[in-house]
Amino acid sequence: MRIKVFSAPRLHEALAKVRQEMGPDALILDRQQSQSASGDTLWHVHAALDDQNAATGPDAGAGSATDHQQISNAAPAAHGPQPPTGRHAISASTDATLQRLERIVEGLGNREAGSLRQALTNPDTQRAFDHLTGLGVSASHAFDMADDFANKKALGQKNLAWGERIKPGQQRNTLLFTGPSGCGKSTLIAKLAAHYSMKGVRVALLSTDTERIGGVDMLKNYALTLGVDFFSARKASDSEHILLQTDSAQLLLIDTEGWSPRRDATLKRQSAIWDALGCDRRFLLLPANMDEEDGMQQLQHPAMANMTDIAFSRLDETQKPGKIINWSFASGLPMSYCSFGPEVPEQMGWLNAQGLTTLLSSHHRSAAA
Ligand SMILES: Nc1nc2c(ncn2[C@@H]2O[C@H](COP(=O)(O)OP(=O)(O)OP(=O)(O)O)[C@@H](O)[C@H]2O)c(=O)[nH]1
Ligand SMILES: [Mg+2]
Repeated sequence: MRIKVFSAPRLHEALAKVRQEMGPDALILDRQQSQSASGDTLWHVHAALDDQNAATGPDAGAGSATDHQQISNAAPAAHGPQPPTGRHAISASTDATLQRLERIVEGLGNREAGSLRQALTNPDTQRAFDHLTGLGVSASHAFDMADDFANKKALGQKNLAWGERIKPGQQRNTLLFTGPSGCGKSTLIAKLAAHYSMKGVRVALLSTDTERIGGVDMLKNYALTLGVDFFSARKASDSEHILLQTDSAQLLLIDTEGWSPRRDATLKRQSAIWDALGCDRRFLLLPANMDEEDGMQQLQHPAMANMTDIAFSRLDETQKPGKIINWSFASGLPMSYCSFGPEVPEQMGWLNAQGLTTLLSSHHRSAAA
């Protein structure tokens, strides 16, 4: 048996080191905290690996599809020479390897959550950890936030990114909203248009959702109801004319056609128009009732490089609102708008650390189970 001590400033980082070097079969024997001369906390995790398990190898717990692919391709060699016996045999062996890896990843996740929970010695902090993970916050983020949550402090004040609120001034602010089909883009834009036009801000609406039958209709109707100007753009060359016509608007809100990582032709088609419009901010809107993994895939798309903010809709329709924390960390984008109902202009807000804490406090674990 091999025993080693892994140290890092945070417990989950030390556990990640164990996972990386020893793989998922490592046994966590002990964990201790110490303080450096400068007063910083350091976690030391004592881990052991049975030599028989060492063949499982490092990185076996890595969760990305790419890693699965690499490992599954390498797997036959690791089990000794296996003469190819046809396409079916290869695919059956790949499936078996993938299933094995899925079980390992799942088991590792549970084990890590258990280890992190045990490392919280205070019962109030453990309860906070249970509450947060019950609402979908990942174990490592819940571990980092449990203390603040137990002490009723605002969550993520320092380690999450927070967007700067929109302040329409004399110059035009151009905000674009993109995201999966049906996530609530047009509804959020209608809410914003109603909210700001009621405050006396000069608002104009523009849609690039021009290829679908009825794509522009919803927003056009809202524009009519609210008495604000509406435009549509089919191609990049339309932008010059539209920008001239909306010159006096203080807020230009741009609606777009939905896309997904597997169906991103609509995104590619619209990108040139968006670039020509020179948007100040691009908001990715993710519906909170979406599967977390699907949301993560959306965040891995190269288009994310052009986004400036992340926003969330349908917070009223999920038992796991904590996943928005995981998405925010994964994207690195600042949190901004949230929408928690279909009504226009209500049921919308700007997320800040206090708002996020209230959102997660008001959900009860029994409801989230
Ligand atoms: N419960 C709930 N419903 C919402 C919310 N936001 C939007 N909706 C509803 O979701 C449906 C789709 O909303 P849209 O605003 O049309 O979504 P979209 O992203 O513009 O959809 P596409 O243009 O088809 O891609 C509508 O019925 C909205 O009323 C929300 O925050 N909560
Ligand atoms: Mg729409």
